[in-house]
Amino acid sequence: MLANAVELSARDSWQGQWIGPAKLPDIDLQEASWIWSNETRRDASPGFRRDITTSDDARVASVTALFSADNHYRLQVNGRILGGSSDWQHPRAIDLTPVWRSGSNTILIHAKNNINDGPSSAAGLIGKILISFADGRAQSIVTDADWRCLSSPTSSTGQPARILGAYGMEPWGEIKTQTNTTNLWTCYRKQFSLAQKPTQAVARIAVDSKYWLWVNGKLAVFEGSLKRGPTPQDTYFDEVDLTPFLQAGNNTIAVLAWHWGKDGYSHKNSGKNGFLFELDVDSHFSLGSDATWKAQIHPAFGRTGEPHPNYRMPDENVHFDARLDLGAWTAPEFDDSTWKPAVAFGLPPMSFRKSARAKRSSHDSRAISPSLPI
Ligand SMILES: [Ca+2]
Repeated sequence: MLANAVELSARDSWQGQWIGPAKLPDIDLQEASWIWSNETRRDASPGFRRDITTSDDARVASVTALFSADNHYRLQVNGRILGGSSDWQHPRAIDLTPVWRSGSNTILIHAKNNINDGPSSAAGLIGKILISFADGRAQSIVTDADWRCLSSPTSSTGQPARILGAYGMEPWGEIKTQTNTTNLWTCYRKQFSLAQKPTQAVARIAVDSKYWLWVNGKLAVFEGSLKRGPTPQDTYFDEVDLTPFLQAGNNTIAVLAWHWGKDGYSHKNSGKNGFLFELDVDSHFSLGSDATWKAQIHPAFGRTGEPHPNYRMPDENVHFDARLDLGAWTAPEFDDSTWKPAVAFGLPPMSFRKSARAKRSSHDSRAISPSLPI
């Protein structure tokens, strides 16, 4: 095991910043309708299509989608699979910006009902696409009769989708659509260059809650980090010898971080999906996590059905849908050009101290590093 957890106070200054994935806009499902095909078979797996054109003269700043399907959907935009879910009660926003074009865009959704739920298993799809323009305007496209239900999975034509009813209808009712911050899996990538192979390269890594780290495509840390606590402020960091993994010339760091986002008996949630990294090469600071890193929520990880771990456990079941996998994203040659830059929260522990003084009266005097800014 390369990683050793180190007491927080063992390091009092950091040059890497806490980073996380960019937050997507909150989307509600008001004005959207539940739609389905005209098929009466309960095990139908219809495809839905909507073409959306944005004109050249209106610069698109971001495009975000939120869909929910009973029981499963997979979203494809301009030929790229971007996400999906089997958990209609907890929909998650998906960023469409990287594949959005000026001109025509094709949205394809493959939905599926789960016949195992019983002969009267309800089936439906609902969602909204929010387009934000650089001049501040916004446009919403909701599921309605303008969506076509495809006659076959490869077809580009079909009948108008069947409207089941407005958002809020039974059996689905209201759906919690605020950004879900539990059980998130985030991928990070950073490429950098070294003039020569290091004699000694030591990384310090902190995360809420667990991480896996690859250097130049090789797994260097498996399930790193300790649980947070026992005090609410503390996060441990790992000290990891990366010397054997680094080389002269180009190097690639890839990290998969798992954020639980809730407390357990042995874990204090920071409330932030944060990751912190810095690397000293031959005793000199060489690389730190910042907004030049790329960050992307891994679309293949989601929620399982019941039973869920009880309140004593901070970690959720692991659900992985291989159809939504990102491919060989830990490899140096992976093209991450469509990934967004990470958002930098700041250096530890400055931001934390600042906000802690505003919020707390008795526990803010300890120099704790690398606490997450709250
Ligand atoms: Ca169903």
